[in-house]
Amino acid sequence: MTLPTTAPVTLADRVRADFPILAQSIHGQPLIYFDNAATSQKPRAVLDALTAYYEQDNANVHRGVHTLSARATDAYEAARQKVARLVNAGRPAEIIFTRNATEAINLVAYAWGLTTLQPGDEIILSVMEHHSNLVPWQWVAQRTGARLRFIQLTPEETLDLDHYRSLLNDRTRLVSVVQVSNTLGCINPVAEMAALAHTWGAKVLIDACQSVPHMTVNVQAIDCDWLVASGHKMCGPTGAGFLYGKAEVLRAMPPFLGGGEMIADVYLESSTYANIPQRFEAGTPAIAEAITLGAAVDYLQSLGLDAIHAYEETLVTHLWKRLGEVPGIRRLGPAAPHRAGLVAFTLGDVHPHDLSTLLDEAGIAIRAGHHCTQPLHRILGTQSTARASLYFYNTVVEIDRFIEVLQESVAFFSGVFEEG
Ligand code: C6P
Repeated sequence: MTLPTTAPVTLADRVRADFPILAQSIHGQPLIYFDNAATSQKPRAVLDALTAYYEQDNANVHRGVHTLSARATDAYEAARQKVARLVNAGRPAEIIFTRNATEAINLVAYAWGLTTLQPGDEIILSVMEHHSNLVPWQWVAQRTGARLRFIQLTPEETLDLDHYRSLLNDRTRLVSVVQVSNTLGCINPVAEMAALAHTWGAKVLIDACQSVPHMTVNVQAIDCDWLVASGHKMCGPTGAGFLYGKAEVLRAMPPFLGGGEMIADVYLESSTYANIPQRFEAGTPAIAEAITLGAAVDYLQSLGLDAIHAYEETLVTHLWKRLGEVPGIRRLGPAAPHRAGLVAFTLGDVHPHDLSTLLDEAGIAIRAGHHCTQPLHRILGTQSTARASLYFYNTVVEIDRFIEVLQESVAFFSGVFEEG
């Protein structure tokens, strides 16, 4: 007698129904959402938290003594605690709410970089940085006379650690690197890199935009001075991201923006400033968004970041293997499983925008373009790539359907190219 076999229940099986947007059809086909590195979808619990805040608690924070203001303030500060726990910050005051990771990096560039760096000081970045972790430092370098140095790639298209070691010296003041590349999908050894930087007395900023949503990130284990992430990539709303900073590092920084809430005392000619975190949250913050980000953190932690990472590793291993079966494909970055759940690729002479349009016809959303890593694309010898980026609600069945449509696209485009 053969026993009936049943496929094991996956994380996606358990959570899929939590995401109302995924139930729809696009061009008559079930939506396959593979653009999660750009922004993730939101579960019902997060959507409900946003509505509940506006229906029940809406008021400004840290200002009124009335009940609604107290409730809004409590919920806002509770969200800060949740984010602090998520990344294992030593205390909630080490979390500054920002609009997104981009704003968080700019905050450090303006408040610390412009006021601290001197001509001849060196800032180490890598060639795989997102424009958000390049452009602010270009400005800082131009205005202070500091010099930018860039960690190159290994032949396997990962970060070259030997080259990194060779760049460190007693002029290095900052190492600012991405933990997970949004284009190569490589996972950089940021704790090891931070330890090396600290032996030279340099500060360390980690761009954790593509890691915090997908794996356990522990700021004390990394021992970074700052770490940034965006809420909208981790099941939260747009408009809320965060900067983690070590308390002593944040306390030593002057404010970035001036206005209400960030002050202690204001006189006509001068002012004194509030303690952290308020010193860096001038004006009315994105209250509803921060509270809703707290709900997203609750949701992710209910699933477990380690479980999310493990599931995504099985998905990306399948995706990497299946992509390898497509003729003419070039996959960027290191081979699975030692990579994050995204793969950028080129397909012969086919323009990624054309490919993306064809996939969209089949209900499949991917990203095409330079993914805000133009210098990296130049180094890789291409202007743009197509990118499939996964999250824990995606499935092997979706990957197989994606490959099927990709194979059909290859056949379509080879016909187009043959006809000239
Ligand atoms: N990458 C992508 O499709 P913001 O825009 O501030 O939320 O995130 C900026 C950012 C910074 N660092 C990394 C590694 C990122 O991936 C991103 C956002 C998106 O890859 C949009 S370009």
